[in-house]
Amino acid sequence: MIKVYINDRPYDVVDGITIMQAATTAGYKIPSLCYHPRLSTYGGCRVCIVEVEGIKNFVASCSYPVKEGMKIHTNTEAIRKARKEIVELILDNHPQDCNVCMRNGMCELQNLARTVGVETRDFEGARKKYDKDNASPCVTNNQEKCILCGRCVRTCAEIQNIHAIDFVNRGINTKISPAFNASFKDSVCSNCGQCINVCPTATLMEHNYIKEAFAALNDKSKIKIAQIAPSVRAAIGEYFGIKPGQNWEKETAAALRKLGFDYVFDTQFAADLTIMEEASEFLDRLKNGGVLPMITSCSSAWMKAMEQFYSDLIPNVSSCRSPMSMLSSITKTYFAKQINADPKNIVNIAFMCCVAKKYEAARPELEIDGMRTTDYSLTTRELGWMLKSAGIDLPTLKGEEFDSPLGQSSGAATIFGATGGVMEAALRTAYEFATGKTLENIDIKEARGIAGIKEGKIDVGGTEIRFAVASGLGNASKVLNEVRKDKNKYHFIEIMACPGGCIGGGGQPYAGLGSQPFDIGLLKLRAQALYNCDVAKVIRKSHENPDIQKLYKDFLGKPLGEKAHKLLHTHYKQ
Ligand code: HC1
Repeated sequence: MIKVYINDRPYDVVDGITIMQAATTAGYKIPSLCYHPRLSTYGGCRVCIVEVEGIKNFVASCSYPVKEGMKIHTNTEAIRKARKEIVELILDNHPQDCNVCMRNGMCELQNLARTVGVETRDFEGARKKYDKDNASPCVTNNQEKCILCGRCVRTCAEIQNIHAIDFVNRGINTKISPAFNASFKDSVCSNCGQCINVCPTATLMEHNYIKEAFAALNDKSKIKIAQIAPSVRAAIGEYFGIKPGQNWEKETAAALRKLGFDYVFDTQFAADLTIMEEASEFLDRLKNGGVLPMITSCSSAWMKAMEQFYSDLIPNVSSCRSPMSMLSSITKTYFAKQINADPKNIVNIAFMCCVAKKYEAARPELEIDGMRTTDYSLTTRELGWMLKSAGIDLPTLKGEEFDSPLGQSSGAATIFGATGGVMEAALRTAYEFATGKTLENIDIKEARGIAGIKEGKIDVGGTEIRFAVASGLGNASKVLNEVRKDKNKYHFIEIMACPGGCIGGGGQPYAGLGSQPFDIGLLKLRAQALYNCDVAKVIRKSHENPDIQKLYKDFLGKPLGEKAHKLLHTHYKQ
């Protein structure tokens, strides 16, 4: 430890940390824009400047290390004036459209302007002009709002190892773009949306389908069906200012009915269905010498990354469609028949914590007889916006149940939303399918927790199954490179593109102005909401869901059967 003085008060701090870190431990929050605790230090915005006695110029506290006896001042008149001027300069080149901006009230730049005391915006000169990139079904890019903090670039490279975007051009023409000035649509972007989560302004946003969703809801000739992803229920309350860690599934079902949906189903029902197919596929590969390790396929951004960068592993990837796509297939076939409806009159709207599900929904190979199955996929944020816009105050609603017969789910399905949850759910069922015995301890602890890479093993009828779980595409690449070196290292791998799994999805509510995206504490709270729900359920294994059993009995036949293959499986392209 060393002694430093911050604003004339002595503090013992760890040697080698930055001034910003030292100030944080001493209870001072220094404003910043480009800094992010889980990314490399960039030091570009200069908002975090402080004065250090003996050093002539202000120093960037995010990158400057403390030294024994250092005397730091974070709040002098000179610092306050300089910080305010830095933010004013950033604002001079920023559109004056706060009141019509989708991030109004949730924008870090807007909040910072107030924090540093900007009172007027006097600049009348020219601002940068760019065409917006709206071509991708997932990520839109409005460079007029970009402040060049580079958090998106570092996230894409350092967390996701995708490197889809970078700074291009020089000087005042600098902007953030995929290579060769391409649209996001034509780039290697995986559509994970993590760049959106870290963007402090409305530069990078999900391509929103709110207008289309409202139009569908107002179309009297259509049967409107909603489904919600596991993690949506663990985070939607945050959009309404409620602290993280609570499960809002029943209130969300009620809210969706108030929005005008005719049926509210649960993606978790199809998570159980996925497990029926995926566990069967795994055991089939294991027994009959199929390609191992088998790798899960429900994370849409992982699927796009896999086709681009790991296509040699296509034979390893499960052919199962994601739960979202399985449920959409089933509503337009099995359920359409039950209600005697023409599937063409059904509009399926999926509310997902994921941005990449928009891309998945549009994939032609998921059509059934030329018919798109998921009509629109919207994020948790879009759902929050729709509800507020319709005057529906979700936290105050009386909870309601999902509709039958596609609304009941097991605890195994609930934990899909947290990293390791799909693996745990699949192993609960695979064990019992393979052995015919009851799995006594169904909490598979090695699969749990927020760590980016987890490993474990479980005995399944005398065979030791070695599994791995990775969340975040950067962590996934580490595991997959191991697989390329040694195909026998694992039998089964779960990959989720977003850090922490879907609870950390690119479409989840912004982490809040005081906290940071990929905040481990936030992810843990969201995960806990799902694990609590698992424990509270009477049925905790997918194959014990009675409505799933009925679906196979009345309609699908058996797992991996002909009908299941047509409706629940897919193929991948290089
Ligand atoms: Fe999944 Fe997810 S991908 S966990 O398989 O991130 O169920 O489809 O909805 O939560 O978005 C499931 C699917 C799902 C979450 C998302």
